[in-house]
Parts: sequence; C-alpha cells; structure tokens
Amino acid sequence: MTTLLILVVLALVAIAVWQMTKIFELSQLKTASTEIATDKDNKYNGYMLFAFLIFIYGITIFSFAKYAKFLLPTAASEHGAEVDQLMFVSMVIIFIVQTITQALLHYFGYKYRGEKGKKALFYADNDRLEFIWTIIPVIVLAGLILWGLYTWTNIMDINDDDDPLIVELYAQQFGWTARYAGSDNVLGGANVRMIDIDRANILGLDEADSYAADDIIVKELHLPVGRKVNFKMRSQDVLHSAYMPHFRAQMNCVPGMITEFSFTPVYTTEQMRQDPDVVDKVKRTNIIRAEKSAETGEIIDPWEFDYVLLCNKICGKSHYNMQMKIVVESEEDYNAWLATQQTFQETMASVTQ
Ligand SMILES: [Cu+2]
Repeated sequence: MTTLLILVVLALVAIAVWQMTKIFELSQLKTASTEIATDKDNKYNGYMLFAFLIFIYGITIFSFAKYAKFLLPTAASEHGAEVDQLMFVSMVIIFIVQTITQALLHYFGYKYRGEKGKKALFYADNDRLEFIWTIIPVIVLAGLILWGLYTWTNIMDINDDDDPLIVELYAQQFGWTARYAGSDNVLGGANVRMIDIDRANILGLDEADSYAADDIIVKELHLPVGRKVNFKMRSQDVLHSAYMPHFRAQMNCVPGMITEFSFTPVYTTEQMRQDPDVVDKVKRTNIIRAEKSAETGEIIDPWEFDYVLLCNKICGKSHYNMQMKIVVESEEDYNAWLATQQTFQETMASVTQ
C-alpha cells in the first residue's frame, strides 16, 4: 500500500513538473503562431460536431434496441400503471426535447465556427425569445409536476377503505419476515424490546395483547389478487427499504417507527408468468444457466418467475441477498394457504410445552 502511495505521489509530482514547464514555455513571448486555429482547423472541428451528433443519436438507438429488454415488465398493481404512464410521458418529452436541442446545438456550433475576418455580433437580449423559452418549460413542467403530485397523493393516501388486508413487513439484517393480522385483521402490538428468541417470539409481539394471538408470522408472502393490501413496515436494526419492483412499490423501513405503503395486486403469479416480457426474460436467463451448467458441470435448476420483495437500501454485507418470495394467487388459494399456517398463539404454546 505504501509503495503504491509513493508511486502515486511520484507520478503527481512528475505531472506537476511537466505542467509547470508547459506554463513556462507558454509564458515566453514567441511570435510563432502555431497554436492559433486556422480556418481549416475550425472547419474540421465543425464537422467533428456532426460526427459527435451522429454518435450520440447512434448510441441512443443502440441502447434502446439492446437494453430495453431489461426494463420491468407490465406493472402488477393497480397504481403501477399510473406510475408507468407518468414515467413514459416524462421520458418521451425529455427524448423529443433532447433530440431537437442537441441537433440545434451542434448545427449552430458548426455554422458559426471561427472564420478569418468574421466578427461576432454583440446581441444583448431578445425579450420575445426569452419569453418563449421560459414560458414553454414553465407550462410543461407545471403540468408534469401537478400530474405527478396528484398521482403521488393518490398512491400515498393510505386508508382503510375497501377492507384492506393488513400485513406487516419486518426487516432485519439480512432477511424479511411477514406478519398477517389474522382473523381480526388487526396487528397485535409489537416492539423490538420484547423479542424473545428462546421462546421463538422473533418479532417482539406483545403476548398480553389479545390482537396478537391470531397473528400469523411467515417467511413467504402470499397475497390474494384484487384485494387491497396495507403494508406496515418495521425494521429491527438499520435502515432497510421494502422494494417490490413488479408492483412499483417502495418504502423505507426505519428502526423505531412504522412506515406504510398500500397497493392492490392485479395479476397473479401464474398470469405474470404468461406475460411476453417475462416469458422472454425467463428464456434468456435459462439459456445462460444451461450454458454455465455445461461449462462448470454444476447442476443449476432452471429459473421460474416469481414476484420478489427486495431490500433497496445498502444495509450491510448480505444486503444483495435480502429478499422474500411473493406469491399472488386467487382468494381461495390464499385462504387455503393461510389456513395451513400457525398463529402466534399456537407457536407460543408449542414452544412452552
Ligand atoms: Cu436491508
């Protein structure tokens, strides 16, 4: 490490000496004008501007063609479609504006390149032009912001209308736990101080709280399609972020407080597996897996699409793998699955025995 630092210092000193020699050379009054651009140089640079313009347009088209497949598939939640539409319209506007302004910028750079005898015109301002290029962005931005605020307020309005399912998402280094509110649909009180690992009270539920008795703690999240879910997030240790990309949902999990997010899933896992983008992605991934398997001789199972809950805050060394599977299914399947799970009271009873 010390050797590397010494080498870096030596290199920097060498650069400094070189730069100083250059400054010294420039400061010497020399009549030779080799550093002054000629008409030929300016013309050459003007053409280079067009070449650069073609390059940025080219790379844009290339990126669309090559990388568009990495975008998320259709939104699987009710509000997700609105978020996507807002994003799409914003991107289209940015795209059009940048295509036009880049062309103008490079064209004018070429048109008004330096030429012998050509003098720049002193032009202080033009009220009409200033007005136009101020008012157009003002109108467009005001529209986008108002629309965005309206959508945001709608999405973030977490209420108990339409009988939502209440689910707690509990984050800790490095995994997720979910808690259903049970048949009363009310989560029992909980606090990290009441965690009792020996007695399997992993989420610190208040055993004296009658609402806690029927709560169901699980390691895989199942949601009935078409029913609104109100999530209540808690964190045990550091900042985490509950990120459910397919549902266009994300909310920070903050130690010491409960944060909320609400959405309605609209496609079951099975339906999403039929989505052309998902089918394509699964196919591509499995080709890579098969190749890797053939290369290393290791058996890698083919991948099947599932919704996921990820952590989107860098919370420690295993952050990258902090995830939980989400299954969206019909109301009947969901009820059948839930019926097989143990309630908090049952878990406690089995431990105490
Ligand atoms: Cu995390």
